[in-house]
Amino acid sequence: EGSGNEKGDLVFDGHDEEQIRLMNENCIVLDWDDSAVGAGTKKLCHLMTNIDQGLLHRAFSVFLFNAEGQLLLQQRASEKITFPDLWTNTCCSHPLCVDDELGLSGSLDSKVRGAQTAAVRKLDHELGIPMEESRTRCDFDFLNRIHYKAPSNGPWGEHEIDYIFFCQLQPKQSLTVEPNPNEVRDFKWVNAAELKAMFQDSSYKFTPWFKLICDSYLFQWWEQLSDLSKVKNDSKIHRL
Ligand code: DMA
Ligand code: MN
Repeated sequence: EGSGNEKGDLVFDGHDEEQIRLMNENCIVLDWDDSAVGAGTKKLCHLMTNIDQGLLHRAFSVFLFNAEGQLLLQQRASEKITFPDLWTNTCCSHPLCVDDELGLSGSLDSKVRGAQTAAVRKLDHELGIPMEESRTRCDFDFLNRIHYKAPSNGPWGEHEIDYIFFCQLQPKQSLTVEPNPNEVRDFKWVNAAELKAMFQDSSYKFTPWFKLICDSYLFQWWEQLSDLSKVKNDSKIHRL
């Protein structure tokens, strides 16, 4: 079994067994233009020694809003190897090197659909939102792609082209939310003013990508939640 070797690996010392196992997932390795150039394990893609040599992979970030326009935030579990215990947007992860997440044709549209398939999978895995519910009760809008790099704790970090999705629940719809404690420590629905107040409160710590997206885009997009037509489907890669 894959995790057998990995457990002896020093970079995994003291870490959670399930999270070590997930480090075997195959992320999509990219060139600067977001073309897939190969596969790389989640472990290899998140080591700063590789990132500093330019290793880049594909990711997605979901911002899920209820019909009242409140955003679902999560606090990452202490078990997470990268960015543990930090507050962040609803759900983030990586499309994997599998047919329905790769975006096989290479067009932006097929890559967006691949990232969305991964988002539905991870909303279920992290937050216990059944795939059938997110598929049928939410509208997924692709906003843009953000290229960023950020160190985490120890040898770890991120370097991604991140597909940003806004998901909004249709009126009178709700979702089952039953977080997986190995992934998510806490969660909270907030309006924009409440999120701004959390930023002023030093007891809340946030992930670097969430802060970047908030500083550059989130609040202006949030104001347009009822009609995202002016801002969605941006084909430019924004380098932050
Ligand atoms: C990685 O998220 C993706 C972004 C946009 C930072 P993550 O560390 O939560 O991934 P996973 O849930 O797969 O561990
Ligand atoms: Mn990543």
